[in-house]
Amino acid sequence: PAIEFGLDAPFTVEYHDSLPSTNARARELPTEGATDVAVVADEQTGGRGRLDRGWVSPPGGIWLSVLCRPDLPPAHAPILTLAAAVAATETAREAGVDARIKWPNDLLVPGTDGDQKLAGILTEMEGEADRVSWVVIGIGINVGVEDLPAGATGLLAHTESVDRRRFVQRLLERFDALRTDPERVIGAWREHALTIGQRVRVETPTDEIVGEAVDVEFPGSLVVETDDGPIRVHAGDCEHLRPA
Ligand code: BTX
Repeated sequence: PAIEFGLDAPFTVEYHDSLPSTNARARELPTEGATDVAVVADEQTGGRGRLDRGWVSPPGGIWLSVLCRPDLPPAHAPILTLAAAVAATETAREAGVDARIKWPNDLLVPGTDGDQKLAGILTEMEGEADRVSWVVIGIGINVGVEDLPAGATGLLAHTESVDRRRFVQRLLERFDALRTDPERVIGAWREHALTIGQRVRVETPTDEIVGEAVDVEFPGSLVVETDDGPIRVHAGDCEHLRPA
C-alpha cells in the first residue's frame, strides 16, 4: 500500500479507496504489532468526530489517521493533538490557505461571514497509568466544497489545486518533526491560534467557564482568565468552545 500511494514519508502509508473510518482501521493495527503507520482513505462512510459526533467525509478529502506509540504518560498525550493541528495548519498555509487553529482541535479559515471549519482532529489512545500504549490521531481535512455541512469549507475554496499525496507527505513530515518537540509545538500553536485573546465560553461536562482565553500550556490546556482568576481547561474536557 505504501508504494501504491507513492509516498516516501516517515510513516508507512496504508491507502484505502473507502473505509468506515480511518481511526477505526488504525485502532486495529496495534494488535498486529504495527507502529508509525498512517491510514489514508479517499472516502469514509462512518467518519467520526469527538464525543460521538459524526464527521462528513465525501470522496476526495484528506482522511488520515496516524498510529504511533510515543513514550508519554497518557496525561501528556494532548500535545500530540496540538502537534497534528500545527502540522496540518502549516501544510495548509504552505498550500496558500489561511488556516488558523481553534482550541483544541479545529482548523478554521476566517471569512467575512464568520470562521469556517476546514478540518478536525480526533485523538484516541490506550494506555496504563504511566505510559501510553498507542495513540491514534485522526485528521480530517476538507478538500472539495461539495457535500459538506453548513459552516464547513474545503481547501479548494481558497486555492486553485491541491496535490493530496504531497499534502499528506508534508503533513506527516511536519508531524514527525514535532512529535518529539513539545516546546516547538506550543510556540507554533500560539502563532497560529485564533482562540488566544478571544472572550470565550467553554462547556465541560461539569462546568461552564467564561473569560478571556489568554494562553495555551503544555500539554495542551487552555488558560482562561475568569472573574475568579485563571482556570486551566484540559483539551479532553472541552465539549464546546464559543465566543462569549
Ligand atoms: P468535532 O466533534 O469537533 O466536530 C464534529 C462536528 O463538526 C459535527 O458535529 C458537525 O457539526 C461538524 N462537521 C461534520 N463533518 C464536517 C466536515 N467535513 N467539515 C466541517 N465540519 C464538519 C472533529 O470533531 C474531529 C473530526 C476528525 C475526523 C477525522 S477524519 C480521519 C479520522 N477518521 C475518523 O473517523 N475521524 C478522523
